[in-house]
Amino acid sequence: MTDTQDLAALQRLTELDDDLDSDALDHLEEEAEKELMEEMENENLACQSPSMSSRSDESESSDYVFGPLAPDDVADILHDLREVGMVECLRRHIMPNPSRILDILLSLGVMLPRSMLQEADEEPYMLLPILKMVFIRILRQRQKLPHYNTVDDAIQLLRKSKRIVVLCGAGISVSCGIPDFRSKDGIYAILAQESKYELDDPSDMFDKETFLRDPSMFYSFAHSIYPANFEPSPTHYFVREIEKHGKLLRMYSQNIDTLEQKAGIERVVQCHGSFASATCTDPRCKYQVDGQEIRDAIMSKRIPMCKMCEERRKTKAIKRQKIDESDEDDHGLAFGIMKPDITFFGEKLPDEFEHCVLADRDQVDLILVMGTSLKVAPVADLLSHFPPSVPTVLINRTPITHMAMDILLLGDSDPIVGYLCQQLGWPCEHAAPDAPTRVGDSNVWLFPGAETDHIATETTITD
Ligand code: CNA
Repeated sequence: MTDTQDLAALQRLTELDDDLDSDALDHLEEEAEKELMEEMENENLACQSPSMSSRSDESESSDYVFGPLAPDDVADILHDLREVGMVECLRRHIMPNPSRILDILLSLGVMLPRSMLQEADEEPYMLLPILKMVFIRILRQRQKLPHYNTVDDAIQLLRKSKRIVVLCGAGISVSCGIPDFRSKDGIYAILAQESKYELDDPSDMFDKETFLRDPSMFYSFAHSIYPANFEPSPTHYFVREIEKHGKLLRMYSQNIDTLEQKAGIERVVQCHGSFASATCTDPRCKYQVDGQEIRDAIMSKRIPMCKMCEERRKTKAIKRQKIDESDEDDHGLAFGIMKPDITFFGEKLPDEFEHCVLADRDQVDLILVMGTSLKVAPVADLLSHFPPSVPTVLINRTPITHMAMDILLLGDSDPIVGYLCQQLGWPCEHAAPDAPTRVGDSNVWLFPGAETDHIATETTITD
């Protein structure tokens, strides 16, 4: 490979934000399985029909023979995946020989449609997003660490840990008056109830394509989520307290409300951007302004236009009068729309996210997940990129069941951090509630506000 190819390959390996999601992988596997079933049926028919039986030895179903790699090689790759992380594992095993991607996939039992196998012969890197998704699935099967189970364990962890990663979501701002997405009274429920927007799915309100087709819909709604006069919650100040104690490695926030900054937290990555700035949607313009400049438009439900594009348009109009210029170049430039720099579905995350994940991977000694359903990738997969030996504590109103947490402190985050601070002797803006209730002998602890509907059947109960 040339140096440029090398660099491009490296970049593709390190991008955590690939286009393929778990559902798309399921879909590919279903397609491949269908093809295989059809082939097997044909084979059966062929065996029964003497005129066609000569074909059977050269059956194309040999494409599906699994296991081109020796079991030791596969074990070696999986060992590296878990111990050094996905990016380093890909660097070690794929960079020197990209055509190995297909071998690894087949050896892991992944079935792919025939058309894809043929294309991959010529361009092995096209299978990279699939391999990454498969690796993420493997990493998601994190095993609960058996020795962390109690609230006291959580307090000890907070006391002794020095490089804490906090991964938070909309739940930590709910007590500030900003609804989250997926709670019973969250934004998706509000959108579904109001049904005044023509949306197939409420999440389409935050879909880039939908926005570009009809920005007026987003702007008739955006005022209700604009972080105008909100104040940080005690949970935000708890994270600030962790930072003041010199223990905050990084806060990864999925929130767009900028309350982290208002609380004075410095080591924060705004994974999904924020309303703090806005950019013109015309890719040839990309004029960026301070978020304050579009505030009035948002609050009065108007579409904020791009000044630069309007300026250009005016200049062109004048020129046209003078020299009867062709209209061609106006296309797309004429109506530049300003869009807040929040990451919509279908948009790439800020580069800072990937850089920080790679930098933090080998340092983190405790992960606190707070106020998030962990349903939005790639942030939801953050835990998969950190070593499985790092203890993980969940503080959330509802349990997370698709990823093993070591200790689950369920309830509203403000009273929970109030309790933790009291035990740690740290200041807190929220009064400490009574001691929590333990669910049986499990690692699940209930604080005020806990939504316990699924607990008996779904949460991780220790042996
Ligand atoms: P989500 O999917 O709506 O999940 C929120 C989680 O918080 C749920 O599991 C709730 O059980 C939990 N929760 C609700 N209230 C509390 C509380 N008081 N204490 C503790 N837990 C609580 O939202 P996620 O953050 O997981 O999803 C990521 C989306 C949401 C990102 O793209 C954000 O941009 C987006 N979002 C952000 C904001 C904001 O900036 N404040 C508001 C709404 C949505």
